[in-house]
Amino acid sequence: MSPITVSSSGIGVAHLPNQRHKIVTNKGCNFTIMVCGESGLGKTTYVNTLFTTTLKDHKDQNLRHAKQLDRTVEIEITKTEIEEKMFKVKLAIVDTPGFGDYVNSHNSWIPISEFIDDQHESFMRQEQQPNRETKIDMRVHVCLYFIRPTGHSLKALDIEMMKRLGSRVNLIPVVAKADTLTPKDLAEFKERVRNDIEANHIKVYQCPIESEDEDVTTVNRDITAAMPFSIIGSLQDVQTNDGRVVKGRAYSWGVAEVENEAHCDFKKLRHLLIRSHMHDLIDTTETVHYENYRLNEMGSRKFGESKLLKGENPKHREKEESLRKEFTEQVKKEENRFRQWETQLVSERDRLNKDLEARHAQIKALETELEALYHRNGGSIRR
Ligand SMILES: Nc1nc2c(ncn2[C@@H]2O[C@H](COP(=O)(O)OP(=O)(O)OP(=O)(O)O)[C@@H](O)[C@H]2O)c(=O)[nH]1
Ligand SMILES: [Mg+2]
Repeated sequence: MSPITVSSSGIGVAHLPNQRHKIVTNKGCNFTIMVCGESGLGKTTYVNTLFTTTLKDHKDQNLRHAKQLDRTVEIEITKTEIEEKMFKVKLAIVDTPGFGDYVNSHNSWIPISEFIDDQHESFMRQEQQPNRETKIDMRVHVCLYFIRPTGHSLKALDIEMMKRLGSRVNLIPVVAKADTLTPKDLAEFKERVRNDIEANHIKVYQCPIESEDEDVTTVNRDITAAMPFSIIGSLQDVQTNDGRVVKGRAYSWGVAEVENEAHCDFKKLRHLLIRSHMHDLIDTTETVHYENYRLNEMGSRKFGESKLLKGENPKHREKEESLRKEFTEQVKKEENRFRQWETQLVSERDRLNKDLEARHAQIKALETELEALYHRNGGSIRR
């Protein structure tokens, strides 16, 4: 197989090895990005910004951006198709409701990890069906985790969430609202986040770096060094001091530009997602995360058996199983007891029947005897 090369333009799948090429051209491929993190960090804004800056000429652009920036209250999926050089990618972005500092927020990861698991589950079920041609695949290939730009260490909630997510999906941490920190504070914060991730053994997505093409290796190294990616999200067109009109956020000191690499890593992250590493994200989802899910699930239940229902405790299923066994045994025991009793009854009936026959015979004999006596006495005995 020829090596995968990455260019600075075009969608990543255009550079797949030949064999893979064919599969992709015929069917197109699915690519699903998920965003999650605390409420109000700009996740929905980012989704909109990504669409606006990536799909400039898309026809339902306006429709898509009718989405309001009120608090997202449920998981929302926006789908579109991107096509470049004949390669079709069905892009889906999963926007999730942010969580807050309220008491039960430590359970915030549940709906998100359930969504990820449900997509694996649905795909696995389809693979077990006889007709496997038309599978619907919504497996999440990458999860962007938004971190509040506090300047301090990661919060306990972020650590817990990221730990749980990192074990089931390609996790990419991003620093939200990069325009609220000075470049120096931002660099320090990113370093702190990197250290926290390492110290807490959080599994984050590692881009493959080495390539046969030295330029590609340099780009990959540059991208990797930028993690956690800082983000500025905005749908506003604003004018810079030097007269350019850009997507950005205007301040009295100037404009924070979305697509300016000196201001944030929006461009690098977009390059990674829909150009250089799309193929690797799809591949690792298939070979690592989906495979982990499949093996895990297959180890704990029989082929074709349904998944535990949401919130169902595996202990309860065990208990139910043992109760069912106990019940079946009890029924068997009772059945045996009943059969024994039945046999006893039948033999008792036989015994009584025999007894009855014997008594009949006795009566018969007595009657004959009586008859004989009657005749002997000249018929004087009255019957
Ligand atoms: N300064 C700054 N503000 C931003 C940025 N991105 C979004 N905002 C603002 O932050 C507020 C919340 O943005 P949303 O995109 O709704 O945040 P969210 O993460 O989707 O929030 P939930 O849906 O509640 O989880 C809005 O007022 C945005 O204009 C950014 O990069 N910088
Ligand atoms: Mg939102």
